[in-house]
Amino acid sequence: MNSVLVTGGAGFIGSNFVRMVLAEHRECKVINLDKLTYAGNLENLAGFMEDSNHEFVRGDICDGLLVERLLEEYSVDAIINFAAESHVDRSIMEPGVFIETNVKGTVALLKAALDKGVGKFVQVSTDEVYGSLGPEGLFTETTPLSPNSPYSASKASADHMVAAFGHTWELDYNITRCSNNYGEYQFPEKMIPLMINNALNDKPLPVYGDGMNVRDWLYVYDHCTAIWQVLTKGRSGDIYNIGGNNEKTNLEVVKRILDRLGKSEDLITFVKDRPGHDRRYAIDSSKIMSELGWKPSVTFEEGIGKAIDWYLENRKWLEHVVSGEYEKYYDQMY
Ligand code: NAD
Ligand code: TDX
Repeated sequence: MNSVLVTGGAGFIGSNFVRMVLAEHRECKVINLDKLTYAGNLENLAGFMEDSNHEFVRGDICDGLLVERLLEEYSVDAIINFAAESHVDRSIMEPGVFIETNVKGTVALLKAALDKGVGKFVQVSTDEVYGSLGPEGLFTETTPLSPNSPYSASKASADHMVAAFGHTWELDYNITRCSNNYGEYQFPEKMIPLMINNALNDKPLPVYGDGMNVRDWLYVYDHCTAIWQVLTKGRSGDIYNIGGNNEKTNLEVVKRILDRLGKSEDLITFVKDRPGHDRRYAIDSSKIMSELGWKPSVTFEEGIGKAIDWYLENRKWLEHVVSGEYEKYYDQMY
């Protein structure tokens, strides 16, 4: 792999992936295409903007001509598509942009990849496309898609388009479906950094519904290593589930954050539930573990400790991202 186009590489997972590749895979040049929406932040790439292996381009994945130019100019071997509108609550407020970026943007990338003969297309998808589980069972790669939110419906549509390009034109692709990520540089609209930020500021921690919804948490670096394995070793046309086998109720996670920060559980406030709130996600990642030899590097207990410490050490980053647009969003939401 000599040259990859990473889309959404200024966001949470994309920037962690870019930093991992630049640090650990020096043979590979990274072209990073990001629109810099509210979720994109060049501070996530601090220290890597001047790296000669890194070319940052501000632009939209929906812009097919721009994508084609980049593929040609940098002789791109593979596209890894992280770019997306990624927040469920925002998709409930404003679904249209989720169709634009997540569906139409993915199709624009697929067309460009086909036209320019790109060797591999990795679509970074989510376990939310499978819908919601009851108290038992796990999502496998053959679980039927049954998305419930506008966000997950847009991601499922994109997954179908990727598979259709593979089936119709033999595009070499993989789809990864990962569970909830947490870690460094996550925007505080998502539950874990939102709760950390509120706790640090002694603000109420808004837990939706009864707090008993279950998510299967994975440390972001471990998601990135899984994607690298799929990129370099994945079988053409295969789907890989990725998860850390760390099911927790939201209330457990929130209490752990408060405990680590030495704050009182009195900050917990139960608020109105998210409409259509999926009850439980849990991933069976035995396929990627057995076929590609991937495994997570940290337990949830280790990872959440590292993540909380990072937010404590990076108060400036946090202060910057919670000013401006975020304040308006927060007031509208809570
Ligand atoms: P994020 O919201 O933090 O980052 C998204 C990035 O995409 C931002 O940098 C943004 O500027 C960019 N972007 C948005 N629209 C764009 C466009 N039209 N053109 C170019 N760039 C655009 O998201 P994230 O949490 O890092 O998620 C990354 C990917 O991983 C998404 O595809 C998401 O569906 C998937 N995923 C996320 C999780 C999770 O827990 N966060 C879990 C599984 C899968
Ligand atoms: O303020 C909150 N209070 C609360 O109780 C927020 C923001 C969330 N929650 C709950 C809702 C969920 O049950 O916490 C859980 C996690 O919420 P999010 O962080 O919004 O994540 P989720 O909706 O599970 O989706 C995430 O995981 C899969 C990512 O945002 C997606 O991009 C990814 O695909």
